[in-house]
Amino acid sequence: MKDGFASYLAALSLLALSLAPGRAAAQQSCEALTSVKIPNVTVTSATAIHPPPNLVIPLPPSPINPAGDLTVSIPFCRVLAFSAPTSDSHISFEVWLPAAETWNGKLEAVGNGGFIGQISYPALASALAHGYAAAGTDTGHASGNDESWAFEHPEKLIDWSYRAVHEMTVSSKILLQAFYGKAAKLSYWNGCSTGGKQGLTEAQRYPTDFDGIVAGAPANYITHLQAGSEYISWVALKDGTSAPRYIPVDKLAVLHKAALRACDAKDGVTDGVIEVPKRCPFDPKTMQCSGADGPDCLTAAQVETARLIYAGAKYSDGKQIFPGFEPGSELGWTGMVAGPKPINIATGFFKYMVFGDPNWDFRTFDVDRDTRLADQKLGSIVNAIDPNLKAFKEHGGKIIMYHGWEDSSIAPGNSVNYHASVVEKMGGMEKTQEFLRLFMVPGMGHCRGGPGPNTFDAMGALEQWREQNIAPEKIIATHSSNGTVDNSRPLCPYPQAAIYNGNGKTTEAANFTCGNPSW
Ligand SMILES: [Ca+2]
Repeated sequence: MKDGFASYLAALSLLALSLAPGRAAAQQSCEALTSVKIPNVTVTSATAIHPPPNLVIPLPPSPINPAGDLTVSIPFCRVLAFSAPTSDSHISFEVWLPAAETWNGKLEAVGNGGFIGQISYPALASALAHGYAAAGTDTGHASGNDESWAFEHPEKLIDWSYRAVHEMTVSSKILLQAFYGKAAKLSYWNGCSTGGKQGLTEAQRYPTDFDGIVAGAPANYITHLQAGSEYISWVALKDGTSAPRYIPVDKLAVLHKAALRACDAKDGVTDGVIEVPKRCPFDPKTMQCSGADGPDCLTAAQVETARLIYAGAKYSDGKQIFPGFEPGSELGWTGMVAGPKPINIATGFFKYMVFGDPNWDFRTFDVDRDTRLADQKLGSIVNAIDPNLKAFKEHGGKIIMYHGWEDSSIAPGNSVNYHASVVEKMGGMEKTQEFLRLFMVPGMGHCRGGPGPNTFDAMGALEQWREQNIAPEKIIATHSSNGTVDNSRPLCPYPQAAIYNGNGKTTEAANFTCGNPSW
């Protein structure tokens, strides 16, 4: 009898075990998600939100979300959680799960900006509004755009560099599965700047996390990006705004006009935008005053500064460290070359991350020596420059990269360079374009804005590619003024560019073809 009862119990527990996966696959209520077990993860809250019809979520204003509060208009389950893979880790993340009947069956994870330790709430809300289960992380620290959090916290630096996004992604998939009773059909990444770097990091380090990645203006070569920024923003202007080398704002406008004069019409359309600045042989020397300094010309010292900014940082042997800014971007230089101090984000990188010394003096910066030091100490952690994307490609993953030609925060040549390295590693342009395409955006600044058509649906193009196998031969971008579209143009897979057909309005995309320009 006893034996019989024992075997009955054993049978029962076996039955329970065999039922367990079935039970896990059943839908769970939002509130029940707090008890989902994930290694290293604590789910702090899970709240069903029923907007009546618009719910304002109070949020502190931040560099990512200057307006603060956020309005959400569809019902969802808001999950707050954190992961602690090391004793010094505290990776906060949120997963926003739309009600099952409105869910499009997919996950969209969103990226961050700079070194900012805050969830990108507007991006989360946008993904949610489009029907995605959405996920975002603070990358493992809570801070504004400075790097002091990394001082004596090497694990937090790793969290920011690659661990936080991976932890968030793995955990989000588990929570999502518990809530809907099934896995997401597909998982996408969407980010720009640091978000672009995070996307490339995922493709390189965790190639099965995502099925598709939108990587805009990626800050993927962090050591060289920051070294280049420190160099450009200080070495050129270390003597301050009263120094001969300083280019005042009105002279930037003079320079900008001259660059346009030299290159705008060359692409066949005089529209205030240089279609492919790399094809523009503009030398600021042409603007040098022939005699005394005047309002319409640059002094010899100012010409030297301009040349340096176009050229970008180099080692003493002439090898490029980071590309320079492109002709056409001059009006945006005010952020980078304001003088007399280098920009905070680059100084903070060297101070807290490279030297680990809050008293590090930027006046000691030596671009040759300190770039090498940054590479040696941090390159393998913070950079995402591995061109080997074989595993991601084999997983069926697709990547759309984009970068504005008028970006004056991260030089667009960096994306051109990474793209070229992938082309070389992955067996040529054709094989690369089977899964990765780079769309350079004429007249766009850092991630958005600018005089050129700069609004476009990269996610839509990516999904069409991944889900219907329709590779993006072009992506239509629009420009609006006062809410009205006044210009449209195809963005083309690099190295192609939009070529005017010669007939019809130059503000209509239909009159352009992607091709290899002769100009
Ligand atoms: Ca033009």
